[in-house]
Amino acid sequence: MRFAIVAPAVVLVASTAVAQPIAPSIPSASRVAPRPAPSEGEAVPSKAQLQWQRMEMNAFVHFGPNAFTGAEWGSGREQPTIFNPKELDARQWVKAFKAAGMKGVIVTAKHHDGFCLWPTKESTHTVAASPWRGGKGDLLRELSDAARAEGLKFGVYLSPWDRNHPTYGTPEYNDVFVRMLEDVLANYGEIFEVWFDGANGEGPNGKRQVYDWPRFHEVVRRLQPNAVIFSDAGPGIRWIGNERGEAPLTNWAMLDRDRYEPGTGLSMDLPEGSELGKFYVPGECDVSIRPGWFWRAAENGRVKSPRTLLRLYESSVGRNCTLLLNVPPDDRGLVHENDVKALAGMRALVDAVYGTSLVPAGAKGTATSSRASHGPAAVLDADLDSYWAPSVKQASLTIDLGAPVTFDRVRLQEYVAAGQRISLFEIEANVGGAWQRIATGTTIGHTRIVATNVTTASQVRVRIHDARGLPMLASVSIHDSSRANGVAPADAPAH
Ligand code: FUL
Repeated sequence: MRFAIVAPAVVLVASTAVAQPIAPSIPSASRVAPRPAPSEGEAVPSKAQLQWQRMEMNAFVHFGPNAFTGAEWGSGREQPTIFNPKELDARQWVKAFKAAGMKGVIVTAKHHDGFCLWPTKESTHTVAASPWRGGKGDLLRELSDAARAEGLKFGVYLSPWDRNHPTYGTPEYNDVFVRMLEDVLANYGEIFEVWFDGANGEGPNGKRQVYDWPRFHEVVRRLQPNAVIFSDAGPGIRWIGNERGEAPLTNWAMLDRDRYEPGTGLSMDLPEGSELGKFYVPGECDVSIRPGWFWRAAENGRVKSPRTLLRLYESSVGRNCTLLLNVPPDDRGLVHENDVKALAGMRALVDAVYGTSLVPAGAKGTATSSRASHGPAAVLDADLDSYWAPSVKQASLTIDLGAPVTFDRVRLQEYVAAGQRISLFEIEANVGGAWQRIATGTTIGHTRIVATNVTTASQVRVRIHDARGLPMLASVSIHDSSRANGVAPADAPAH
């Protein structure tokens, strides 16, 4: 239930996700339109946003009465007695997420049906009215404890839209929602992300609610000052505009939030962000491992395969987003075996391709320009806080691999702590003594994975053609996607 986003038609010179013939030529420096220099107020990430970007992948958990009815959007009229996950084991969920390489978990504390997974006094439609754990259960407690025990961060999804609550559609409901938020944010330890669903439909009395967003945000800031707030246009994290796990090739972390009016769909720059945006609001790709957001038996055979999940990793994490992968537990209260296998398989593939760079240890970097203490060697260490920084916007960095290496992916990472800056780049390879262009692209951001044709080269060069300010590159690595072949468990579902 979100507004439609029409993708902007203008696409700059950019590489494509899969290996393709070389993109159109790069404009010469003189043809590059002048860009405003980043002002003193350049948008930079908060500490929490930066940490969040470095998490890369988190689990989303849609769970509630829908797991027992097969509905995607519960009506709010379900009997709470249907919620009875007899084998529920939050530790099993978290272990499966951890095995996939996820760093955090976000659960639907309350979805549109209004059912609360914790025993709040603000509603009668909660776990307390269910037979689960004899009405004494608290899923937020169990999951937050399990996450902490396994070293994952804990986050909550809350739908302001409530199809059950009798006050929905009246000013009183905003008070109810605030008290629910206070419950959730005050009692379960540190929360890393609060996910507000932007959907706004009718409640039981046929009315829509005018949400008091400033107040909702104030509660989060007061009770969880280190949490990042997701909603369609931020303030902390923005929606990438689709639920397919696919970010656009050009993806700025900045946004003109002041041009956005919630619910009106006026902002056209949610997917790509805005090069000159005044607010740092990085994108998040939410997508389900199954066709639906909630578990249903009929979809046990339609779990995305490790290969598909690897592609989603590339089209989300590899395009300056964090991947929020939904893995809905089943009616037993367990992550289904097929999902567990797919997650482990995904991790095996991501590790096989991206776990190590094919740039050999001891490889040397040279650059056309470098500021003091920010030489090209910084892109080859594992430290994202060390970076190569030329003293001009147009500069190139060459990595000498020593001997020919075969690869078809190049991963670039900007030092975004100082702001996202690069807007046009090119990658070249020295193949048998001749330099060839193998890719071009626009933005990089925290992470950009660029697909190239299969290339065997002894040197790789990154040329920066344009940037909003002086570029800062923290990492360059090369990878070979064929290393994924034969790695996924044979019994993973085929999809
Ligand atoms: C949407 C909801 O309507 C879906 O049910 C799901 O929760 C998705 C993540 O967000 O707005």
